[in-house]
Amino acid sequence: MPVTLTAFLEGHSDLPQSLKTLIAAMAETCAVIGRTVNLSAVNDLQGALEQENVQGEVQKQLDVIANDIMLEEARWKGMVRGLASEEMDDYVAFDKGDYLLFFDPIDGSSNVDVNGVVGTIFSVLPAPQGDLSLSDFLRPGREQVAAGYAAYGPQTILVLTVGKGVVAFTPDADGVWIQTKTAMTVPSTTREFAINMSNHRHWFPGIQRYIDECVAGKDGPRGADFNMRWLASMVGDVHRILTRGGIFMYPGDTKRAEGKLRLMYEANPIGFLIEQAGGKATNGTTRILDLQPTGLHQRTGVVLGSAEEVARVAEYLSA
Ligand code: P6P
Repeated sequence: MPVTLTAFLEGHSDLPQSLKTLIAAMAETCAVIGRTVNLSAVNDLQGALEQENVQGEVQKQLDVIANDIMLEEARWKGMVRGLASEEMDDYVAFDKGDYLLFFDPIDGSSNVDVNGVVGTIFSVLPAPQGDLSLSDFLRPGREQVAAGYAAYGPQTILVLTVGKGVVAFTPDADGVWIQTKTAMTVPSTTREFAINMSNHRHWFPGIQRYIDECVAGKDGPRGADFNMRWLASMVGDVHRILTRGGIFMYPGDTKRAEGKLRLMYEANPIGFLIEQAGGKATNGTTRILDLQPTGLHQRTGVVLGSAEEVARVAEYLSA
């Protein structure tokens, strides 16, 4: 008998009911976003808008549509005290709720037009009692109580952690979320790396050394051939790593020392998942979940996946 998301949550009697309700609401919201993405060509919802978001990135129609879906207050029924999105300058406060919700409504949205995998990433922090201020949002990732993503690809899959490992669910023909993974794990070693190679000339020497050794293959210092993947979709690359291992890298470099990816709604939730699956997640040298945020949209370097490889990168960057 397949385990549904509802049954999975009910089986965690130790979790607060409001968190279980929030996770169920997130799953339903991701199902709506997934259907919207799947029908975007038919409904002429693809392509870019004549506007930029707070990141300075040209917004796609789906970025805004997915963000609007996430902003529907009724979805969070008093569970969420405040929320912050990649697509909005400031946070949105609601009257009451036990949690703060961070999200990237469509990660990798430029992939939609070319039918590549995209996803929704979310992170959950406890909310303060009483008045809400920006400092309540700027808490290190180790304080997360839940995190996950929905990947919209050949399958729609919800990957989730509540601090007890990493599980995954897929909607059946009736749209019921059925558990399809019970304990996703990242092997400590890998022969597969993911990085945008076109930035090679901008990387710091430690990154250049690590990648050059991988590319040198079995005749090089690693004594083994490596494979490379790069989907230009963090959710897609991370899902592969949670499924078969690997190392994902978007490091800070001489062009952009702070890196490209965002801490609060990309690196923190993905870092929580990776650690819960037995991997490591750093900014190159420091644990992502220990970084003290200074802004909702701050960026960070990201090196995550198979623990021994992430440790090797830190060693090379510190040499
Ligand atoms: P590049 C998508 O825009 C994203 O934020 C991540 O999902 C992805 O890993 C990265 O940027 C891709 O960046 O520079 O290769 O296009």
